[in-house]
Amino acid sequence: MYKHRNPTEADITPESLFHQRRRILQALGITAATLSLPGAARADLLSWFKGAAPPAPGKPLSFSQPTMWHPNLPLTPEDKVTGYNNFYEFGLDKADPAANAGGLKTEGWKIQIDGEVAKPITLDIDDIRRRFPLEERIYRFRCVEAWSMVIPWVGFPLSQLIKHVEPTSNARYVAFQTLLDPEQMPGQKDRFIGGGLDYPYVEGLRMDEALHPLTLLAVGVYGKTLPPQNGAPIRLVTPWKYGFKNIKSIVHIRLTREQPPSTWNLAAPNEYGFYANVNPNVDHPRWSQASERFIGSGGLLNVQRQPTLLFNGYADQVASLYNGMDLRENF
Ligand SMILES: Nc1nc2c(c(=O)[nH]1)N[C@H]1C(S)=C(S)[C@@H](COP(=O)(O)O)O[C@H]1N2
Ligand SMILES: [Mo]
Repeated sequence: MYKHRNPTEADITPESLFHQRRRILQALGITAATLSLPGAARADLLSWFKGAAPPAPGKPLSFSQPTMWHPNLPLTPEDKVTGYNNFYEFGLDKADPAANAGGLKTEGWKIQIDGEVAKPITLDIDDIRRRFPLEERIYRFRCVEAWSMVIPWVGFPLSQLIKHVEPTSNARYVAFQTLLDPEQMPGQKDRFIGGGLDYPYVEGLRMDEALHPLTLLAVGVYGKTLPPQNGAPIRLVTPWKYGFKNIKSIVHIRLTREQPPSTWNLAAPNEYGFYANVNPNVDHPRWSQASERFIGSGGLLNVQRQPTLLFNGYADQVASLYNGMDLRENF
């Protein structure tokens, strides 16, 4: 009975409500998985859901540390960056990805890059790490749910990969797609685990945004390869946009003529726009975007509220991309 309806508000509530709901269900001895599956599959999923495979520790990476990308900002501690996540393919709770994504197979991972390009290519994740010099960059990160972090990513500019495939003059946008593998990503086959989103998760950027020097393909965090819950082995980082633009575990990048779809925009177009630029002056229909909870070294109950900055503090670098555009209309 739940299969074919569109997501409702209840599917798209901020994390505090999910936690609350989860706690009530747990108190009743009901977990998400038990509600929607036949017996055998239920038992299967439950044993899997208890975290059969703990995440392997990340491998150390070699990278430079350019001073221009090392601002003096207090970092969010590593255990919070890797323990408080949104990755609905592995569950809706902030702790679910770390508990449930450990088995994601990233060896031999391939990314296909094609579409409006002269030289389409499929690259192995090891090719990528070898071919593109890695840098550590400390970026602000702002989720649309009004929490924020400061994260030391390791990666390389997306522009380098795009130049490599030689875009044609028709290339106006870049489309991204996450792995589609319901066996590995149970949220893709169960709407109680995955929130009823359309999978695979997809995202898109305008070409000038994709070529902007801030736009990163990250392969690591805190000096090591990305843990599964953060989008191993490769994910997008656009620090002036809300977190949901930062698509994880990418398998396909396609250059296109038309604006590509994006998952949260499809789910609730009045709440999540294509641009998703961080903007304290344009509220979400159900909450203010004027301030945010910074997740730092304090306890989770003792988080600081701080004002949200236009373009998440990167206005001097990116505002010119949107000259003449109404940011309220193009949210
Ligand atoms: N494939 C995929 N990518 C995703 C998501 C997701 O659910 N699935 N969640 C997005 C959201 S809402 C946020 S805030 C960031 C969280 O990234 P982090 O867990 O590394 O902080 O990932 C984004 N990328
Ligand atoms: Mo988010």
